[in-house]
Amino acid sequence: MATRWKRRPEGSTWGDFGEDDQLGRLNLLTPAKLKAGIGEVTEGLSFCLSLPLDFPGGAVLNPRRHPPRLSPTLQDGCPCLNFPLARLDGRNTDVLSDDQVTLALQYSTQWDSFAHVGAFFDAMGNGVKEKVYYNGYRANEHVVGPRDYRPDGDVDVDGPYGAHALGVANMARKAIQGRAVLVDLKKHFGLERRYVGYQDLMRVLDADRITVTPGDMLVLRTGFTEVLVGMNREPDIEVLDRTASVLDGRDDALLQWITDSGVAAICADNYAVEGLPAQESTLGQRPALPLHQHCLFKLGVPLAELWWLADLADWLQARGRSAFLLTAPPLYLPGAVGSPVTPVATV
Ligand code: UVW
Repeated sequence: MATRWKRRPEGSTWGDFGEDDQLGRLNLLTPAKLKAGIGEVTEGLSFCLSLPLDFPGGAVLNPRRHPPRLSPTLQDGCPCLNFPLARLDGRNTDVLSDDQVTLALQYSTQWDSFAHVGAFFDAMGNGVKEKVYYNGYRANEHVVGPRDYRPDGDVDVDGPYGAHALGVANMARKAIQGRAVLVDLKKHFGLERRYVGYQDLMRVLDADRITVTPGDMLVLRTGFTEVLVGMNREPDIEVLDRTASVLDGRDDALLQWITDSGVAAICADNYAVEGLPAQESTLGQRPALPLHQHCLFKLGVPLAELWWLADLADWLQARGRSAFLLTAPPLYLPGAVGSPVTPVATV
């Protein structure tokens, strides 16, 4: 029995990978799985699956997330770009440039760690719903935030803020490499907004003869970032809200398929993998981000968003292929909840 919880959410994997596990389904990226991914490499070609990190542009996709701000570091108060080291010692012949960035870690092509979405859940079975994350890790003990807004017993915490458990650093240590399969939803459903549920997904897998095996990373091309890139950093949110497929997080059959398929991660080229807002629900209390809750909170399946998949998808489609080797470690940044990533597909 884990000390952090006495009851786990229905349908969750808590405890299955160990009492203190912080990797969830990434545990399925085994040596055999990596070798299976390497087995998909026949041509020795690589594809960069990242957007330039100053896309989408502005803060209209998410008002919390602003474009990166680069600046030079300072050397004795001087911007260190083309800095002549001779100013420090007249014999020096070097010219030095060095910079820094203020970056919303989930602004552009990114990973969500399990610290990104938790839930109010009665993990101790004592009738008290606490803020918990995957495998029972606790708000303000492991994922530390500011003084709480609720007057109901949350610990007052002033920092140090951050994901001291479940953050992207664990994922970086794991290195995230393995077999991935690309499912081309754009090819089947075009660029209109569509909430893709279990039936739709099965139809596409059947039509394209795609087999997803446990430990595969599922990569979904919807065409969203293709439209976004065409907007050249001035995103039109009204158009984007009507653009491309999103997974239907309210479709229980789809969530069950994610559980049963054993996928290790889900990566997409759209904004949130699932449709936001989620479809209407008849339930009173329900998650606003049901697929995030299913994957990040219950299963330990990390999500990745805003990837650039067009070139890879077209290349695979022209050859009747869907599988490739994916290498996508996030930044090894202790305490971070999310991370930019430069994923690489090798075929
Ligand atoms: C949200 O906050 C909606 O996050 P994500 O980037 O995971 O979609």
